[in-house]
Amino acid sequence: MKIKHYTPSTSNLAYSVGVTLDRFIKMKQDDFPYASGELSQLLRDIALASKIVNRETNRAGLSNIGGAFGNTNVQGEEQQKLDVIANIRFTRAMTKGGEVCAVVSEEDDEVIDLQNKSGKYVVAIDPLDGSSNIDVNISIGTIFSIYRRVTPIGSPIQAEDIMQPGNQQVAAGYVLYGSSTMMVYTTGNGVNGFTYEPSLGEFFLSHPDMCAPKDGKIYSINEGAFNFFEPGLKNYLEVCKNRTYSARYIGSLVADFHRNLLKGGIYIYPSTSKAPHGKLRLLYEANALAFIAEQAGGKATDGTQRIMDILPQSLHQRTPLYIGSMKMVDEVEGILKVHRTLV
Ligand code: P6P
Repeated sequence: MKIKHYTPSTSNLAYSVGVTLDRFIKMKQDDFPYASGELSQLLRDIALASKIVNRETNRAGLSNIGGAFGNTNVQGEEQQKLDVIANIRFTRAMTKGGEVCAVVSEEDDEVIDLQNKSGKYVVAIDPLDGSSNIDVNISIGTIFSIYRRVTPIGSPIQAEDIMQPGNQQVAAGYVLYGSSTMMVYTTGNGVNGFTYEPSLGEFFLSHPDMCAPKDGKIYSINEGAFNFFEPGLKNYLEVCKNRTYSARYIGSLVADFHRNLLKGGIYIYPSTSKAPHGKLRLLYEANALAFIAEQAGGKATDGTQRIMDILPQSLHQRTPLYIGSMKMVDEVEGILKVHRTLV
């Protein structure tokens, strides 16, 4: 029997569709510490839930799932219906996947024990960040951090499983529901981006080895709060304007972060006299994006210290966030330091 070796066709009649997220995760599985497939499965569970959330955000205007839910979350923020739906979708996917023992969610006051006795992982998640933008059709996102539990598998969840610093993350990522839907994640070996093809129901590798430009000319901050900024920050913004940098602020963290990651830039949500700890949450917003920023060659601090070295004191604790191109974060930190010593 003659056997012919397969040679990939070079015909343009059937172009390659590329690497799916599933295949990429499998290919990279050996990069994971404790490579045993559970983290791969967990990433697939998150990707599945994001496909469902993507479908629901895209239909929000056509169904009754837009608008406010009628409750406020632990942050005192008005919950949107899609906040609640996204929280259900991700929590359900991680429960059924079996790899996660506990979830910290922006939408739940307390830690959720998923009752997965063999679950090795803890996930901190903002199921739908920027959801107030849904009704005006502006990009929104999901942000997630993944940790290994530190107490024995199968034993009751303990605080030390949950209150881990960001430098203990084994993976982190975000989903951007924008003009296209993308999933960007890291497992500590660089950052890769996947674009969703709805007609096939698959994420395809579209942005391999994402690297943050070392410098940039875009700054993202809500200057409406300018009067409550500290002098050093006001000085930095003056420097940006004198250099005619571009001010770009969408009001959706994942969208601003993603653009700055690709083009170079800095996103700032600072401490102010009205909100000394800023607005963004350490466990399920800052830590995840900080891991990605650093893995892409960028930087993330609270204006003074590395975000991922902050030891959490409370579940929903807030932190100021300076994140993006390394030289821009370094420069604003230097200016803040000078002004703080002058006080
Ligand atoms: P402000 C959305 O509520 C969010 O958490 C981020 O996505 C966004 O960057 C920020 O808050 C917007 O907050 O105070 O500027 O409206």
